[in-house]
Amino acid sequence: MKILKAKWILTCDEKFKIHRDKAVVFDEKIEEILKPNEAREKYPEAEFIDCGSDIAMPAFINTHTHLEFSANRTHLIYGDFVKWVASIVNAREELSKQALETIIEKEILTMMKSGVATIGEISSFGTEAQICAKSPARFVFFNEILGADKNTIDANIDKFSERFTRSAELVSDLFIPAVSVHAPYSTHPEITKFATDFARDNELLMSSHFMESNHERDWLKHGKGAFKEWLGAFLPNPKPFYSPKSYIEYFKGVRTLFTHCVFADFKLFDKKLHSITHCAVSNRLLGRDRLKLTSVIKNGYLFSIGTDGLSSNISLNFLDELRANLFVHDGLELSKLARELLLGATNRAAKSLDLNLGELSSGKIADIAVFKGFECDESQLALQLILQSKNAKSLYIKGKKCNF
Ligand code: MCF
Ligand code: FE
Repeated sequence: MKILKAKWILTCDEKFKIHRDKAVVFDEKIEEILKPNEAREKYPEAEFIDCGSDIAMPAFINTHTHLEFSANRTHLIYGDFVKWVASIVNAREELSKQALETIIEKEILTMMKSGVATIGEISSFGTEAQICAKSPARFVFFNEILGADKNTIDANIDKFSERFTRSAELVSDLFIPAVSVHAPYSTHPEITKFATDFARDNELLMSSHFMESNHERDWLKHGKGAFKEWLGAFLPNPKPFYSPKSYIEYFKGVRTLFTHCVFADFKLFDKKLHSITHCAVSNRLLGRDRLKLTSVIKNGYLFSIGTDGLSSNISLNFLDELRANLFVHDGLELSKLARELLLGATNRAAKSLDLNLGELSSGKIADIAVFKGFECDESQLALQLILQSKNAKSLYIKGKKCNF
């Protein structure tokens, strides 16, 4: 058992309760939050960790990364989604070969140092599975499937099944195999049907990129635009496989994280099972439009924060991503936005992934990040934490301190 005393404890519960000069008592799970003296009396055997004037909070959850593309710096074309997607289709196998074990380990460490304990990894090829499984971080490992060509449906399903089986052999409470359908413009309906049935039957989490760009909207809603031209290079007279609505229908009854949703009609989602993953930097680099985050929040849709991969970001430091969010969204009062972002990075992300963590309250798994404290008005704490922190001071995953 451990007792961690800190000046500020951000519980990240629904009410955003903040404790001052208290202590969190935890083992693998959180026991309770008490006054430090009471905690020492009640748990005399426990290790006492005095974090002085620091801030303790639930560790962050980065719900969307692509570690296999970690070697990218300047290979891909930014500014327009269809130009970017054409550039990654050409470069993706090569980039994934360049993403050596050391590069991926380094990026996992960057995330952990910034306070991240749980990572939603979208895996295109499965090359990073072992590295993720042996890392101290918790992974939800989304095996990706895609393919628009009806002649390769069986081959794509076979390749996916083989990768899924390999990832399932690595299962543990810190490595959770899951399924990703890449996107409606790249995936044949028979593949989407297979993947969603597979996830439903095996109670697996799913993820999908959805309504990311103006081109995807024009394609799915009207069958025209830059996607038609691009796909026309491979297929004669291409037609969209789905409308936005018919695509979402495949995911009925399946817990799914829909990533981007810049042009999505949120009403299509099942509020109990579906959530929105927001990648602010990626959206900026791949297009000109932004998610209506204020509307997501005001209408009570579950959302989480992702960095996306280095294929569409310049940093996997999660605090960099949170800061970018503060500058991208102007629809909410700033300190309120900061609190919502912290909830999206903890409590709401855990709910999206159906994990028993993301808040500091009794019975939750003890994933705790500690940040350097400072003097400020309590109402500004979330905001100043995002603005001033470059890295966490320490990180506990399932109650165990990580070394970095
Ligand atoms: O989230 C971003 C942008 N949207 C779509 N795909 C990707 C992103 N980052 C990496 N990707 C990968 C995706 O997983 O790019 C490939 C897929 O393997 C595109 S293949 C049409
Ligand atoms: Fe992505």
